[in-house]
Amino acid sequence: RLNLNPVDLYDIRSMLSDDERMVQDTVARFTDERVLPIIGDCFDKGVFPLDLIPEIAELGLLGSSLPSQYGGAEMNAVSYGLICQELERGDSGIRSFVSVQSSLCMYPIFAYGSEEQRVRWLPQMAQGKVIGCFGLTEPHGGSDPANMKTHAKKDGDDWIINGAKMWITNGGLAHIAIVWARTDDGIQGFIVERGMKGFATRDIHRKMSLRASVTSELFFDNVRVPDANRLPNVKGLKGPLGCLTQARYGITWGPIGAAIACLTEASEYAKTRILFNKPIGATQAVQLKLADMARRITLAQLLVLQLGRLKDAGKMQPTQVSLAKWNNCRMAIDIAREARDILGAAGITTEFCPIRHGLNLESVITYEGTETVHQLVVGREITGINAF
Ligand code: TGC
Ligand code: FAD
Repeated sequence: RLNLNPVDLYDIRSMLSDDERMVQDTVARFTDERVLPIIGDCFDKGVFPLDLIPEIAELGLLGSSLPSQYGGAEMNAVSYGLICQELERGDSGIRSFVSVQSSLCMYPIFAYGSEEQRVRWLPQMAQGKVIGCFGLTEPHGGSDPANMKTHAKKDGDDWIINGAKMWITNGGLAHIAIVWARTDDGIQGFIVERGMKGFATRDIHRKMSLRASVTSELFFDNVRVPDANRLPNVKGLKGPLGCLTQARYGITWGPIGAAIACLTEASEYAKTRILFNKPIGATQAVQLKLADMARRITLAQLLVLQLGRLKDAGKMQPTQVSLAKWNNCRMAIDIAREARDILGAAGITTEFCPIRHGLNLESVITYEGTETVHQLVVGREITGINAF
């Protein structure tokens, strides 16, 4: 009988290519050496570790799937997933930073931008010298972006943007914002640059979740944006939704990392915490909890590997992403809560990771489409009836 890896019970690693394993190992080392030693402190203090940006860029994690001519590392979708998983084993905030830069900012410039926009922005973004944010959600409700109020009006060769965006990751750090606005010709995307007159950001404080990540409001007061900054190759809601499919795909992998961190810490604790003359890990109650965590992680791992293979084959459908985002966020948040319980009172401090991951996952289960939104997407696929 072989001893199995408790966080890879089905030896999913053997289904990865050599290149994919190398990506996983490299990012895992970065998380172990550079993220884990500082992240509890960053979370306590409510700061994003800016110092890590050059290293993240150096590892090729920004725009990792894009062609090398634009500074990308030309990695496949499974590798991007593994990057998200290993980063989120450290903290959802670090993974969020990479998701937003890669999938929500570099992707739309690559997929919907002009050649001039690609050449101007993408290489600098891959190097972490230009940071982006993605403004879709508005204060009156994020689940229904079709109802956005922010609008852009043509004025000669320019556009005048008015409105506000809320809950925007990286907003306060960003040099550019990909802003989605209503126009006479449908929803369009604009690259709004920091310093443009009338564009302001304000960071959101008192968060109990994603504390090691910057979340901001964006304000547009008659911001004049040249037509050269409009993304010319997409119109309508499918523009932002297409970016969300990319980012949500990464988010299906990320929470597996958080869940692995929680299971690892809870099982180590359970083996050494002696109560009633035996380790709590020797009780059936605790073993049932740990076994259930391993079961749910295994299912999630199999789900995302197949999703990644479908994406690499060009066959992935948004509904498949919705099902995996729903399943894996729910899996991870439940595991974080159980792991916190196994740690007893010690589990309420950030000395241990489960409460930090659990609090972070409250955002992850909400952003990029709430759990309910993804359930209704799957329900619509099955019934053919739109229940939103
Ligand atoms: P519907 O009006 O039917 O469709 C509009 C057009 O879009 C197309 N489409 C998609 N395209 C690509 N990917 C998808 N997932 C797509 N879903 C729809 C669709 O084919 C159609 O195209 P066309 O050519 O016919 O015009 O829209 P819907 O009914 O599908 O949408 C409803 C709903 C509720 C699913 C959608 O509005 C939605 O997903 N709402 C949630 C909004 C959301 O997720 N916001 C996230 C903001 S960004 C964020 O949270 C970043 S956090 C990042 C971090 O820190 O990591
Ligand atoms: P609402 O849409 O108001 O939803 C409230 C509740 O109603 C939810 O429980 C929802 O599931 C439920 N609900 C909605 N519609 C229905 C329905 N038809 N039937 C049943 N229930 C329904 N947005 C960006 O654009 N860019 C970012 O970078 C970004 N980063 C974020 C970072 C953080 C930390 C957080 C917390 C959010 C971020 N968001 C970002 C916003 C995020 O996408 C939204 O919070 C999310 O889409 C939900 O919108 P809402 O918060 O306005 O909730």
